[in-house]
Amino acid sequence: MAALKLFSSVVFFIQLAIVVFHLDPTSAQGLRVGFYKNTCPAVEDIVRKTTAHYVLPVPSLAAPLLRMHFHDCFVRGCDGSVLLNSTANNQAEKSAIPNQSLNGFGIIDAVKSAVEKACPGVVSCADILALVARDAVSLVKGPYWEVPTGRRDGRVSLASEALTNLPPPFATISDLQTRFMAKGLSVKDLVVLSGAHTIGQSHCPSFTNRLYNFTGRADSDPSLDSIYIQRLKSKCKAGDVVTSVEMDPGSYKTFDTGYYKNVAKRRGLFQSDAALLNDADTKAYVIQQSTSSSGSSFFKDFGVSMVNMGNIGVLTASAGEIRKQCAFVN
Ligand code: HEM
Ligand SMILES: *[C@@H]1O[C@H](CO)[C@@H](O)[C@H](O)[C@H]1NC(C)=O
Ligand SMILES: *[C@@H]1O[C@H](CO)[C@@H](O)[C@H](O)[C@H]1NC(C)=O
Ligand SMILES: CC(=O)N[C@H]1CO[C@H](CO)[C@@H](O)[C@@H]1O
Repeated sequence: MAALKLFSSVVFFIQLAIVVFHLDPTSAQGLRVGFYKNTCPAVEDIVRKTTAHYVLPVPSLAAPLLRMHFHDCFVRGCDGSVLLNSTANNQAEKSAIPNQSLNGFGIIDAVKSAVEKACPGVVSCADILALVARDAVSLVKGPYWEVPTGRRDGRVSLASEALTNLPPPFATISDLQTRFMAKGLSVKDLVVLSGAHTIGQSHCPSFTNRLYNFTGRADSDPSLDSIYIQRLKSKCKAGDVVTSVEMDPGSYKTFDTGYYKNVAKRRGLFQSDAALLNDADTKAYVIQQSTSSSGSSFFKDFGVSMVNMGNIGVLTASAGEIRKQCAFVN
C-alpha cells in the first residue's frame, strides 16, 4: 500500500515536472536568436531596411507596428493570427472591435514579399511581426534588442478570441495583473510593456468615458488631472469616434520615458495606464522611470519584456506552417 502510494506520487511528480517544463517561459519554447542564420541569412537586414523605408519618412507608423505584435501575441500566441483576413465563413481577429484601429498590414505584406524574394517559404509571418516591432521601436530612438526567432504561423484566427484576450482600456490593476499572468507575464512585464504607450495615438472612444459622465452624474474620472481633462475635452467632444489624440503629447513619435512622466502626473490616457499607480510595485516603477533622466533602466527592461511577450504560445518545429502570404493560410 505504502509502495503503491510512493509509486503514484513519483508518477505524479514526473507528470508535474513535464507540465512545468513545457510551461516554463524561460525555456523559450525552441526560439533562438539567429534561427535563420543558415536558411535565410539576410532576413534581419531585409526586414530592417524595408521597415525603415516606411517608418523613417512617417515615424507615426512605428506605433501601429509595435501594437500589432502585442495583439498577435495575446490572442492564440505569437502565431501571426492577427494578420489573417476574414473569409466567407470566418470573422478573423482583424474584424474584432479592438482591431478597428490597427493598421500597418500593408507594411507587413511588403516586408514579407521582400523576404520571400530572398528565401521563399522559409520565414514565418509571426517572426516577421516580432522583428518589425523591434525595428520600428529602434527606428524611433527606442531600444534595440535581439529577437529570438523560429516561430511558425497558425491557421486559425477568431474575432471572438481577440475580444476576450485583449485587455480593455478600462481594465483595473487586478484585471491587468490577472490577464498578464494568464499569458505567463509578470507584474514587471505589465508596467514595462505599458511603456509602449510612449508612442502612438488613440481614438477618442478609448477614453472619453473618463471625461463625460464617468459615474453617471455628468462627472469625470477623479484620478485624471483636471487640466488634462480640459485639454482632452477640447479635442474629443462627447460621441466623437473619429478623432485621435497623441498618447504622449509632444513626443508621441519618439520612444522615451515620457509615458511614465505622464502617468506619474496623473495624465495616463487610459484607466489601464492610471491603474499602474494602484499597486505598490507598478507605482514604484512608474515613479522611478519618471524621475530618472539618464541611466534609465526602461530601455533595457523593455527589450527583456518584449522577448518575454514574444514567447507567448509560440508554434515551433513542425507545428503550424510558414505562410506564403501573411493574410491567408496556405
Ligand atoms: C496593458 C494593457 C493595454 C491596454 C489596455 C491597451 C490599450 C490600448 C488602446 C485602447 C489603444 C488605443 C487604440 C485606439 O483607440 O486607437 C492603444 C494604443 C496603443 N498600444 Fe496599447 N494597450 C495595452 C498594452 C500595450 C502593449 C503591451 C503594447 C506593446 C508592447 C501596446 C502598444 C500600443 C501602441 C504602440 C499604441 C498606439 C497605436 C497607434 O498609434 O496606432 N499596448 N492601446
Ligand atoms: C485583407 O483584408 C484587408 C481589409 O481588412 C484588405 O485591405 C486587404 O487587401 C486584404 N488582403 C489581401 C491580400 O487581400
Ligand atoms: C449620464 O449617465 C446617466 C446614468 O447612466 C444617464 O441617465 C444620463 O442620461 C447620462 N447623461 C448623459 C449626458 O449622457
Ligand atoms: C483592418 C481591419 O480589418 N479592420 C476592421 C476592424 O473591425 C471592423 C469591424 O469591427 C471592420 O469594419 C474593420 O474593417
